Amino acid sequence: MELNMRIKTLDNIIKRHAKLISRKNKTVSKTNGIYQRYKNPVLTADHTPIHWRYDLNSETNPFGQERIGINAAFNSGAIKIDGKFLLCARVEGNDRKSFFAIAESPNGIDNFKFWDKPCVIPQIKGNPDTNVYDMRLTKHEDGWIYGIFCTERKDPNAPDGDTSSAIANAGIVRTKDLLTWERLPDLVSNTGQQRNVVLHPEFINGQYGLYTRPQDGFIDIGSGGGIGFGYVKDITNPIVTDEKIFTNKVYHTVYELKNGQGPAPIKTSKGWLHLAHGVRNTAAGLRYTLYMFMTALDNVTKVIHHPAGYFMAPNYKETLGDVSNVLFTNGWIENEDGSVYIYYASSDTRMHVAVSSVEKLVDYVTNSPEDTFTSAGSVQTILDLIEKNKGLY
Ligand code: M1P
Repeated sequence: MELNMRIKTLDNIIKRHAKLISRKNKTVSKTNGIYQRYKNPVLTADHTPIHWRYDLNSETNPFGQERIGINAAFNSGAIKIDGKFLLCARVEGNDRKSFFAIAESPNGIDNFKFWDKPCVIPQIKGNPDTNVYDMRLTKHEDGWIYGIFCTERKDPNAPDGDTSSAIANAGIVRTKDLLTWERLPDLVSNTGQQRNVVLHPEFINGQYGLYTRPQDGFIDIGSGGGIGFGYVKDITNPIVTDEKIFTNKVYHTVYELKNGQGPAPIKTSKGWLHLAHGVRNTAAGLRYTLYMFMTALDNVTKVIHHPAGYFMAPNYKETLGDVSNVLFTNGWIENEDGSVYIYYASSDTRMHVAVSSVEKLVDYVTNSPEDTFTSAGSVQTILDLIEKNKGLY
């Protein structure tokens, strides 16, 4: 290829990327009054910087080939620092390995740009992570920003020839700036494997509080499951004690098979607002949706409101991706004006935003009917609303 052509190929790639990351987002016309979805995903694999993927030297990359492929950018922790909306994305390469990278936006709905380099997470000596994902960022009242993520390693007890059995646990890092990360020991719990572990933002009786999700196997929850809560005295020696399931999986609900805490809860005057994911089985495989509940201010494990069903499910476009029919969230941001930016991933492929407010979410959680767990009960709930609406339509 002639030099001019080579330069043009890379030049076009750079221009296309610049156009994508500066594209304006806009709201979709449909809303349920609870939250407002936006049209474009806020992060995709194509948002990752060109210099992570291309050798930009046209002498050594004459065809302008992508040297390192990125497969997806999804399941992001979220935090606002100094007026900037920051996502700690799970970026997955074509090599199947996930890693963390920070993307920054001035307004939270578009113009997300990845920082220059991915996050470098220190390794535990003698026990490196094989794969890491789904970091929840919590600004704790002790002054640190904690990141709790899933660390996955091959099961050392897997029989010869079993190349897929794995062990999931909670890895813990802390930082002040999302640039330098201090690795703390992995969580020690005696309830099996752990995924979807989230740090509560406040001390409870002088201890750290952790939302947990114990599971018997790597994929299968087994006989356990549910969202648990436990306590850690010393976060630098994180042994979880008094772990108790406070919101369980329940037959014939959207969280029948498994569930997991999303981001750390938001404190409101009425209680702690929680966003979680629930999983049910279907003939087409697992379906992941998001649901909400509220716990008491004086007891973070006492569920005081729990609307029936899902809060958000994948729309048609969102149902498609690497792991289809999945909505997953591990990040939201409460703004100074009371708006809440909900960052959610669709089908393990891309990130989206939906905007609501504390006021709207509290209204949703406290005034939506609770589950009656039967069809007849659902009909009665509708009849009650029809009765209430008499004379109004
Ligand atoms: O593939 C869907 C999700 O599966 C896992 O979540 P859970 O442990 O609740 O089943 C995680 O691997 C998550 O990253 C993924 O999005």
